[in-house]
Amino acid sequence: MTSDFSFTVSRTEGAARTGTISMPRGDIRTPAFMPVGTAATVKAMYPQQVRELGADIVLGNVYHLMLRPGAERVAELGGLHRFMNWPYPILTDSGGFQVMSLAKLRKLDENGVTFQSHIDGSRHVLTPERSMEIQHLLGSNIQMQFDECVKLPASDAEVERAMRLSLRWAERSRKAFRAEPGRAIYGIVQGGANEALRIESAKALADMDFHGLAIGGLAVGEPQDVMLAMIETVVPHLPTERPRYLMGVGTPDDLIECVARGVDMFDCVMPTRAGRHGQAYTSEGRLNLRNAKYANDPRPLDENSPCAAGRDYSRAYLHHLVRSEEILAMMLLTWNNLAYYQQLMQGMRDAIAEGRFADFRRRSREIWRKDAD
Ligand code: PRF
Repeated sequence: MTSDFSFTVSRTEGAARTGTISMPRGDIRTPAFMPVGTAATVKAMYPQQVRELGADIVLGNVYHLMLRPGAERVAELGGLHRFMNWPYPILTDSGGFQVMSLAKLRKLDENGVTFQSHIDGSRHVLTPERSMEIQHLLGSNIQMQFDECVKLPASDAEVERAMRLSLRWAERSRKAFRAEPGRAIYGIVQGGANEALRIESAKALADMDFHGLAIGGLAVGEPQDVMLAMIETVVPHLPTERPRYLMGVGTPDDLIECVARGVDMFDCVMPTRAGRHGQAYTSEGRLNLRNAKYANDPRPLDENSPCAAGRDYSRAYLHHLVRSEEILAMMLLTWNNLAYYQQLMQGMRDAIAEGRFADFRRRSREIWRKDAD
């Protein structure tokens, strides 16, 4: 493994932990939330704003970038960091998950997936080797193995087939990964809601030479208690000295409960996508600004907000912008929501560091257990 990737846990409380991943492009404070920058942009945000809110790393997607503008083009233009003006760490997802949810006419076999672009119908092939090559061309700092994620509920046979295929693809991904300065690769645990399959997957991946391990195949249709039970099953089989990344999760309550179970990294479209649909995360819970009850409400969105979007604009104004489909509605709500998420992560990091995470968790749950709107 390259030696310029390191992970230090500075404090634990129960299974929760806080620490730092160090990479040449910067440190990642954990537990970390990675804003999603699918198409080389965290939608409706300037990179500088994303940074100022406290993001140490953002996520990019092989699937979208290979289709448009193309990985070779990004490489010719100097790589994804320069292309999108984000000089800090970038993690890229390997593509299989997005192919399965977005592409047309998909065909999966041992070699990989063949699919048609959702943009122009053109035909493409993704294999573990091509995914690693694309992530390399993009200049990704944390590459993800190529895997297959099945939606739940699914039969044990189907989950087992995909888990074993993902293990074989893990080996191929690891082999195709080019260990260079500033590059790391994570494996991805699969196994659906089946404890034995999850444990087998985690153990096999822990024995391969990955810099970190992700938990995939969750938040794909199962209830939260099943997801949390699977995390409790998997975490004891992951090496304590490597970061653990739960892919595509989640709500503020999910983040708190998963940190409590030992997860170090997250990504999710929730704060950004919700912001583009008129939803705001606030210290009072989630508010739907489209709701008529805000039409005359002069109060700021969230007077406790760490960001100006929450403090300096009234709910009535935001309601108006949302109803008028103004671009500024998306900009302000996305900004507010990412600020909320990053503040939540900082709150958890501080609480763990100061030995009061149990109390933080209890108080946060009171907000997120009740649905605000
Ligand atoms: N695999 C990959 N990316 C993902 C997932 C997965 O299982 C998920 C599941 N929540 C989100 N993103 N490669």
